Amino acid sequence: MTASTLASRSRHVLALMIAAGSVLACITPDALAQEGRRRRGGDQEAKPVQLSPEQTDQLTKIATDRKLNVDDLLSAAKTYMPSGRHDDYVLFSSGGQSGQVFAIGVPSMRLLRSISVFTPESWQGYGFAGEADRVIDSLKINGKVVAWGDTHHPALSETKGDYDGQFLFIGDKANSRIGVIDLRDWETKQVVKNPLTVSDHGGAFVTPNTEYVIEGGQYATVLGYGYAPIEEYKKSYRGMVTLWKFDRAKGRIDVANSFALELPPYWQDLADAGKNASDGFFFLNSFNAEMATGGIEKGNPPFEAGASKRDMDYLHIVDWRKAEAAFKAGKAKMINGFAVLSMETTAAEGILHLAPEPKSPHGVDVTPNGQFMVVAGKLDPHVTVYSIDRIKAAIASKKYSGTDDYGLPILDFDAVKEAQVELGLGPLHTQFDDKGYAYTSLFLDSAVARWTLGGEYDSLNPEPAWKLVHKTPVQYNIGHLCAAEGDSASPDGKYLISMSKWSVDRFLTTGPLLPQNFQLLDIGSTGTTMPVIYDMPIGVGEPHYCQMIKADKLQSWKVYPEVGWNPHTQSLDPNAPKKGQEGVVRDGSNVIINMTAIRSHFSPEHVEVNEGDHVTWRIVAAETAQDATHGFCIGGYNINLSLEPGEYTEFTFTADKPGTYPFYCTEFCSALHLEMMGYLHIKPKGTK
Ligand code: CUK
Ligand code: CUA
Repeated sequence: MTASTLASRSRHVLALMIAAGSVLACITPDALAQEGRRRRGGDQEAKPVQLSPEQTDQLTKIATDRKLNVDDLLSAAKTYMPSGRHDDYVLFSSGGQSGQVFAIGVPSMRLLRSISVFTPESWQGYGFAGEADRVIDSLKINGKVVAWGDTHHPALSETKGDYDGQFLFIGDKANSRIGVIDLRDWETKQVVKNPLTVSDHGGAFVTPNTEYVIEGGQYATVLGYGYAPIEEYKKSYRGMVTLWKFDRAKGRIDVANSFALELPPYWQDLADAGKNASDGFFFLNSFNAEMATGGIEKGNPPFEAGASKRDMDYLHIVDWRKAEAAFKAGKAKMINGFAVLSMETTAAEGILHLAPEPKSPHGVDVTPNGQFMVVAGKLDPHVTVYSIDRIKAAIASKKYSGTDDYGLPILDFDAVKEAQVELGLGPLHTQFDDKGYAYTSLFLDSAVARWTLGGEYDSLNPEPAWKLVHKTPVQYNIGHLCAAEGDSASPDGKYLISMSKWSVDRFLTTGPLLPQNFQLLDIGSTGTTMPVIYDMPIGVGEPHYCQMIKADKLQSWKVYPEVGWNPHTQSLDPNAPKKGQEGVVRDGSNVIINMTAIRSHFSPEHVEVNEGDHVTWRIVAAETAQDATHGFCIGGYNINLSLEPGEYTEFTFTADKPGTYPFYCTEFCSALHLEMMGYLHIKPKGTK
């Protein structure tokens, strides 16, 4: 081939690429979606499957070659999603120490997305917007950027006790923070830090209409970052539970209208809000009613022995409407700038009652009708079930077995207990289905137990009430479990996730650090058994809890509503540059760059500033097609943005290191993506 034919051929290829790029740019999302449906035939009516003898032979051969039995084939059929077909449920899972949330499709168990909450992550452009990044600012604790979190409990926003698909909250155990995610664009909008405690555990949980996001504490400290020697534990250390007021219209926690309850220095554990019959209450476990202070190095019993000596700990029963009334009546005192109702107040106002609960419990879970609270004690093979009717009656008639060291009334155990059900070793957490069954994780047994509820649920299943009916082994050491909408007022049944902590031999070895194992159990279609039908390795952090929501409840945006949208304010931003307004505006050493990004160029392409300039860079992604996302990075300046269709972003930096910096698009957005770049020229001081 001669040089000239090569040149003409490459011109031809280039013309084709540009043509393809502009075709892509003008295809509407609807047209793309239609094309996708046509190709995959996803909207076709389901026809009865009829295997020809050849197909049966082929299937048999594949199964034999791959050593699959009939159960394996059934599991594959239950979980396989043909290309383009969408899952029925979305699982929002804590991302453990990754500080993120993972969204996973069920039943396919495909990872759909991660959502950064406490940990900056560059693909999402979360925390990489220069010097005045609001994300980095929101992660500061006492002036330090704490750029990770130990996420434990996600909580979907609720209306009348059912997931409404609007917001997701998640707690950071290590740093006592709550993140707020808007499920229209799946972005973290707010991180609040609890000013009372260093770490927490029982959060996030919401009240039935998301009036409050509840954050229970765990390891007692001197509230408000105070100090006291450990010898003064009983006198000075305190637990807490915080009620964060949620403003649904603003999509933010309203810190000024939030408050906490001072609690005894028992280590409060998980929490759950009452609903229906128990609406107006929430419940918290605790597991160090001994108030052990450890000190193995001084010959004292270690924490794990000292904190498990007694037979009973305390379930904390909080009447949050009474607490809210006391707070509104000005009965709170301020600790580190935060309103706290003291134990004297909570006792005097009848806000807080304790009830004995066996042996260091972990989970407390309220049944869908709100009638019962299921408490699982990790050192007791039973779950203990409390009834809200009994609790209310005991409170009304003051059926106390005494008061604790802090003057809090203790309800009589036998008066409030409904049932105890023996399930197996190490029961931790419980969820529910639509047929009157409860499901409890058994950490030590490595199993999921199915058992029958009583009361109003009697008519729903044929077995006698309060009885273990089935156990399925899981691999291995299950912590939380999660059934479809299984902690809401109307669970769906169908699927259950075992969040197995250890995977040991389930996957290829990934070095000494192994993934956790999310196992999908079929709890809907098989009658009495509930087989494991999928294993999904989670190789990013150790998740704790997850919630599974019906996918059609999510009203997620496909693109931002208008070009120039600010995701932080969820409105059109007045500073967003429009097409034709691109350029550089200088005011002394303050420089504003107005930029648009659309396939396949940034405008302007050359940006000149002087060394030492303070630069404010504004970019609009002027795209309206679904998935036409661009990125924007400047190497060496720690800047990377995700510019989703319509999104407006701003970042600032000081141009302190002169040089020639290519900036480029970090998403492969089009055939001419590599050309979507430009130069930032930072002229050294003294350059003419
Ligand atoms: S906790 Cu981890 S297994 Cu934080 Cu809900 Cu129970
Ligand atoms: Cu825009 Cu690549």
